Amino acid sequence: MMNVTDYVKANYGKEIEHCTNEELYHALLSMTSRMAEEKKSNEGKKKLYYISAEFLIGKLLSNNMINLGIYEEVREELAAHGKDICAVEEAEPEPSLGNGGLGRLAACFLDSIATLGLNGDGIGLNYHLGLFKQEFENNLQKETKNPWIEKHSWLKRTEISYPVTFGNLTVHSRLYDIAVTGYHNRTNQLHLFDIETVDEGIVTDGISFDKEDIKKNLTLFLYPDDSDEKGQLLRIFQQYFMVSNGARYILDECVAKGCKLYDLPDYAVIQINDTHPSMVIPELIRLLMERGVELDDAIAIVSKTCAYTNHTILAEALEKWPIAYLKKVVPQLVPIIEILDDKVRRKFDDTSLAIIDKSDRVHMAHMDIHYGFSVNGVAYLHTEILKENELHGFYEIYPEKFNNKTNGITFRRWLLHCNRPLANLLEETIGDGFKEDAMKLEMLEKYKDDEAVLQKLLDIKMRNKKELKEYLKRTQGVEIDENSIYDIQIKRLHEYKRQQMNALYVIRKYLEIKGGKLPVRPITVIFGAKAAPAYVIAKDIIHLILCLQELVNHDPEVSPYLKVVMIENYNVTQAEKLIPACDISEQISLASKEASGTGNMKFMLNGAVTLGTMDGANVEIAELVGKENIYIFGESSETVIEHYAKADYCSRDYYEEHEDIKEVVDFIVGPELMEIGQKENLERLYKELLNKDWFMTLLDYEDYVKTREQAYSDYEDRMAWAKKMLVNTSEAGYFSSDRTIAEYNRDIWKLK
Ligand code: GPV
Repeated sequence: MMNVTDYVKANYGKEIEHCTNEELYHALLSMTSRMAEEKKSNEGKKKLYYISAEFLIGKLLSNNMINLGIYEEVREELAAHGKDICAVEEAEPEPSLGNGGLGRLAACFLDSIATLGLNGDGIGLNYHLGLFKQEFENNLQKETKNPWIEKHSWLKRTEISYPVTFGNLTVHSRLYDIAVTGYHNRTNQLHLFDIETVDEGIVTDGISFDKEDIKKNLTLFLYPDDSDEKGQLLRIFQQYFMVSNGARYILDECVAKGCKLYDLPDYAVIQINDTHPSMVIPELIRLLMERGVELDDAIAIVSKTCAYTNHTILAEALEKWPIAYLKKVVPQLVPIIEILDDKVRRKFDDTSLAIIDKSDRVHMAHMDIHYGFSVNGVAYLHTEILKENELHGFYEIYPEKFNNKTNGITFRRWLLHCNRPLANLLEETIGDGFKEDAMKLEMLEKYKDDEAVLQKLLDIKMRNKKELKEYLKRTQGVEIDENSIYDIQIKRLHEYKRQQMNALYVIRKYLEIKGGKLPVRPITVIFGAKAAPAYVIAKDIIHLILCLQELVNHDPEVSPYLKVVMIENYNVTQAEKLIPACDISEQISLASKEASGTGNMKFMLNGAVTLGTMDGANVEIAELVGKENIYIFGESSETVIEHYAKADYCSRDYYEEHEDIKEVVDFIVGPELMEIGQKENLERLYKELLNKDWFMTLLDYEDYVKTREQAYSDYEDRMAWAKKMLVNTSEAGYFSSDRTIAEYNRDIWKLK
């Protein structure tokens, strides 16, 4: 391998010390890309295609250098010339190709697929302006574009292009590839389709643009605002563009390997990541028929090739496209979908299993379940709820298709890269076997009464907290106290995740401090969350948090004991700084609603203790660490499901019967916040909590407060707390995405 010194000498004609961080970033980008290229492999008969509308890959430089095994060398070489690798990393823009958990999961999976040496690529879209960039203005979220593609980037333009037809419009695609290098292993590809006529110039005023100008807007944004019909049509255009390109790519690649179309299931397995790519099923059937396969054979072939992952039980997130919209955008698929529906109706009397419902909407998940060979949930509890409740009718007819694959995270990014000091301590104590086999983290357990190791864990946490403090001072202009408890909730803003409950707790603390009751130790409550641009209540909750931040931090009586920080434009890069510094991880969704969660796993791995409900993968975390090492509160998923079935939850009763609840809820529209915030937003949120509270905030509020106080008081016994941290890290091995991917391969993909 060529070293950095020689590379910059040859290319820029100067020494490392005279290069800018941007120049060094570009040098390393070229060098690592070349190394990855040399490891490229595509052998093996069968291949996995992971199709997803989102791949939230984060910055790639460090990750790639770690996986190529050159990170330390390069860091030292730069340091010898007075350059800091962290500063070089800052020159890299973060691609914002995902919302949250689902997109980040896809990225962790690509890393593990390559690491396990499996032949598997990702297929998605190359959104030029990403999701959106969040800015705060007058304590409100404002959305702007988030461009990330530079002249030199990880994207490699290929020669591959397909004509894609929508009714009487035909566009031409262009494929770009990003190399995905596994840890000490092969290089796979992330295939991102794009359109060359896209025009970033049509975006005016934040993220507004002409939603009908498909040739110019098709790959501008991930999830363009779909609160109106034009927005929904654009999403269908995007989804079809993704799957039509993907399907042709897959067929071409298999045929080139000698595959006869009837043998497709021996050459390809397609994992459909939630329902956004579901149209791949009718599109593949259509393409097979175009190539001469009979309808029934085409259906049988596709049904043996496609597998579906469900990521939610929230009804509003399960896609149901009006057939009229599909007729407008993809008329060629409609007759196929009608045939698929007709076959289902002939076979099963239960009309709730149909693909097209009585309001002429196409249930994408139903199509996946009937015409795919596997259906999986993403955590034990989630899969059980799918089988027993949400998809019960399907489970009865296809029990053999249902399986669980508890989510995981890549430890390369979420430990080795983001928390070097902890990784080093682990190496010193248990050796470096955990890097290849995450279950070896369990070896740490034998140090749980070793005060020297426990003290080191506390020291590392302190060091990470100081680093976060400096980062927040530099980037957000806030000053926090490293001796305070860092209590963090970072995830998309959604009512079911209940950031509002955390905000009510902040109000409680504020009032206590004002009343003279001071906490033993100061508390720093950190939030990070983007709200969907058209999700009104979610934006009101952000407004509440930002108003609380202003009120609390500017009150000299309160701010020495309590701080509120709302991170602007929360993303993967910021998560990498927040998670290693966290003391308490807030995982407080209403039980039954969070399919899995993956942030919960990242925090646990980095020695934070979870404060959470028995929801998603929290259930499995609780089982692994034991009840002394996690703070669980709130009603169970059974009770919650029963409340929904009986429709007997009434938030106003809780408000009226509990003086302390009334006090904090009323505070939202009280004089202190009204002076800072907008009347309209605060009143709307207040009424929502009182009259609706669909996700039962007030049901769990009191238990939440009690449990949080317990955690804070336990925190004061520092050695006992360090032991909880140690147990959390040592039990986290199960949540390695290497384990998850090994299970997908064993049960679903069956690649060699
Ligand atoms: I559906 N998820 C997401 O991020 N976006 C979506 O559109 C849908 C689901 C998330 C779930 O909410 C998490 O609980 C889960 O951990 C994650 O997907 C990955 O499975």
